[in-house]
Amino acid sequence: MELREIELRNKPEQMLKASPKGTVPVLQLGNSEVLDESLDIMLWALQQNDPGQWLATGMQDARELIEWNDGKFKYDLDHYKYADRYPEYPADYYRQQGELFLAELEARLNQNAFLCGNQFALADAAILPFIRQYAAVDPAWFAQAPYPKLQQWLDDFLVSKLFASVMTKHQSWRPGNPQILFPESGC
Ligand SMILES: N[C@@H](CCC(=O)N[C@@H](CS)C(=O)NCC(=O)O)C(=O)O
Repeated sequence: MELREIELRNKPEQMLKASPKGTVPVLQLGNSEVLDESLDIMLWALQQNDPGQWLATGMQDARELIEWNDGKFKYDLDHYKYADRYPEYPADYYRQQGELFLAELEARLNQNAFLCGNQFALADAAILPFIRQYAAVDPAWFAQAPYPKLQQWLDDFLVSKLFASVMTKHQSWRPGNPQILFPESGC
């Protein structure tokens, strides 16, 4: 696989040609098929190789939870993050709207170690980045909020090797730059 890190402020025309909607991530397959929704890319990758069995259990439940995350919760999160752009309500209001999802996740984590069962799986990977963003808007508020299981689930992820491995910084791609290929040599 060739990785092309891009700058959102300076999207390469090759990217826009492959996916005119201009969002990341974009996966271009060898047969020229293009996937430009992160969930589709996750599902495609896991169909190739799923060493942690992320697709093994509760897929319908996982899909419904991810749909809630990507729809209503993402909407509330964006309003909470950028509350100054949405002055109809104060930031607390948008934060409270998001808490409906947080309460659902907390209830699930009271039943099981992870969102859809007792092992880390697709729903955890798909939803964690958004809870990280939500927590980062006001870390002091999040730290004292009544979601102990959710806080622990997020903290465990933030110190994991998996998180460190996906947060590696790469140089931006330009036509002609050396390619970043995976698996990297030596792996
Ligand atoms: N539903 C899309 C959302 C992708 C998305 O909005 N990505 C943001 C970055 S996290 C982006 O590319 N925004 C375009 C921009 O900032 O120009 C997905 O999951 O792939």
